[in-house]
Amino acid sequence: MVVAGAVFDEGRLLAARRSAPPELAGRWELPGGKLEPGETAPQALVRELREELGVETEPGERIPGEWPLAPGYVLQVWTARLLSGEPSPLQDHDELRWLARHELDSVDWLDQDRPAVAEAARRFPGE
Ligand code: DCM
Repeated sequence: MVVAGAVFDEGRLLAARRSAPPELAGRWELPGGKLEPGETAPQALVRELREELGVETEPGERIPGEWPLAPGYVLQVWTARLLSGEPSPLQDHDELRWLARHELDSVDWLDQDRPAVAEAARRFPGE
C-alpha cells in the first residue's frame, strides 16, 4: 500500500512534482510513499512527509477511496495538517506548489492521483 497526503495550509493544498522514476517524472502528485512493515498508514504518511519534504505533519481523516497503482499496490490518501517546517523537495520531487482550490487543474497530476485530488478538493478548510 502507498499512502499520500492531502496537506493543507492556509487554505491551499500542497502539490509535488516527481523527479523520478523517468516514467513519472514531471507529473504532479500528493506526496507520500510506501508503507514499511509494521507501520499504520498515518505513521507512514508522517514519516514520508518528513523524509521527502522535511516537515512535521498531523494526519487527519482518510479520504474515502482506494486507487490502483502498479500491480500489487493501491493508493490511499489522508488529509494532513502542517505542524512545523517549510516543505522543500528533499527527495523524489523537484518542485512544490501550494494550490488554491481554483488552481487545482493548473498542474499535470498523475492519472492515479486525479480522483484523490478531486475528493481532496471537497475538503478545503472552511468550505
Ligand atoms: N505514487 C503515486 N501517487 C502518489 C504517491 C505515490 O502514484 N501520490 C506511486 C509512485 C511510486 C509509488 O507510489 O510508484 C511509491 O512512491 P514513492 O516512490 O514516492 O515511495
